[in-house]
Amino acid sequence: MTGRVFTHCRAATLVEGERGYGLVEDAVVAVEDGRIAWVGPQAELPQAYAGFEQVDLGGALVTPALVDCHTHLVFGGDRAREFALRLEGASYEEIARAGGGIRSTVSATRAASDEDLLASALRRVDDLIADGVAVVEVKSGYGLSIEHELRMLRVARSIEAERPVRIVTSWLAAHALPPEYEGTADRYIDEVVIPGLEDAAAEGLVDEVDGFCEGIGFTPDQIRRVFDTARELGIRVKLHAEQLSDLKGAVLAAEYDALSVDHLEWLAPEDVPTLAEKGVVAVLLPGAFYALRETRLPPIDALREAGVAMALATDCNPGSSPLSSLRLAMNMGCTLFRLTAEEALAGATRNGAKALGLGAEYGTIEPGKRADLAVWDVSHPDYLSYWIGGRLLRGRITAGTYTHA
Ligand code: DI6
Ligand code: FE
Repeated sequence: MTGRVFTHCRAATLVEGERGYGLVEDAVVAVEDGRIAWVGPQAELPQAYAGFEQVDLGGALVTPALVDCHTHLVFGGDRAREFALRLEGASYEEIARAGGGIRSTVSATRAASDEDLLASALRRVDDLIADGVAVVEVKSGYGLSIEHELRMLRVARSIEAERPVRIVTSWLAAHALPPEYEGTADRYIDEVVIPGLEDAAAEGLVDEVDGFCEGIGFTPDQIRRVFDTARELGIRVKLHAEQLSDLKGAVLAAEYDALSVDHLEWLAPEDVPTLAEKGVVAVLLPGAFYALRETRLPPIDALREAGVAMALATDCNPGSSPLSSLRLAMNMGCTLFRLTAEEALAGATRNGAKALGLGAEYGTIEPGKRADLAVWDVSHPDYLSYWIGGRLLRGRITAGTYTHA
């Protein structure tokens, strides 16, 4: 038995249904075999934990480790030049249609070695870890051939061996049309997206299946065919939906029992009840909203009123969201999308975990879940969404073991 108690802390447990972050003052978190065994006030600590090794956290705030449930952080090159062009007036869609945008990242990704892809991904993963993140979703979608999509996911998986993070992979071959399939999107779905998904699943490389349902991406009918294959393989789906237009992607994804629908600036309020009924998480990505200077907000009030779980993520990618700080995404979620600070932290913990189907393992401080926690040098959880930048993380607890940040 390997037991440990973390004492002298304030614990924001984020337990669902509790108000005020589920905050416990003068808290103790007891861990055993890498799992949370007990959390509560010091005065109520059960005798059973009296003999455990004690680690004094000196009054720090403890939260669940953060979960970044939507990233594209494995890619080659960068798009700083495109950023400059957009400042001169070109739109994201114009650049994409002119062969820049996602396609330029596809060329750079195909040209990069596995080692280079991993090295650049690790830099971004390290940024996330410095913000208390312990679970990162990573999508394919910049390879756009079977060989290169599989390679991206192998690189993504290999991050786990290098850093203390859990990686969740998503098959996003239906992200953009590669130049060799220009004008033949259906053929691309038949020849690359579907057979590649079958290969990736056989190799154990895919946890979830995603798509980009958009005018510059794929039609609802094309996404439906990819989701049919996912269903046959028993893999859960999610969708980039209603980012730039309303193609009814969210409702389509809900029909396939999606874990989440992501972006949602153009989601019609009348489609919100369907998400609530099906328990689909709404993943909000304020980094892309900010970087693209969008003005149309996701229907936050309708989502909140319907009781749809809202998650926040970085969407870390070289084009529409060059962002590797989940705390900044939380700040933007509050300032741009008018979430409360509590909704922002729940979005980066409990609801992020739910969006990845990992709600039973991560996202709250509750007995039975993994003892993966973030220890902060701040007095109150509001601070995590309030302060922009800086190093607020004091340390991380990974499977019950403390490491100084
Ligand atoms: N939506 C996004 O915001 C990213 N992909 C997507 O489907 C953008 C990816 C890129 O511009 O490279
Ligand atoms: Fe994305």
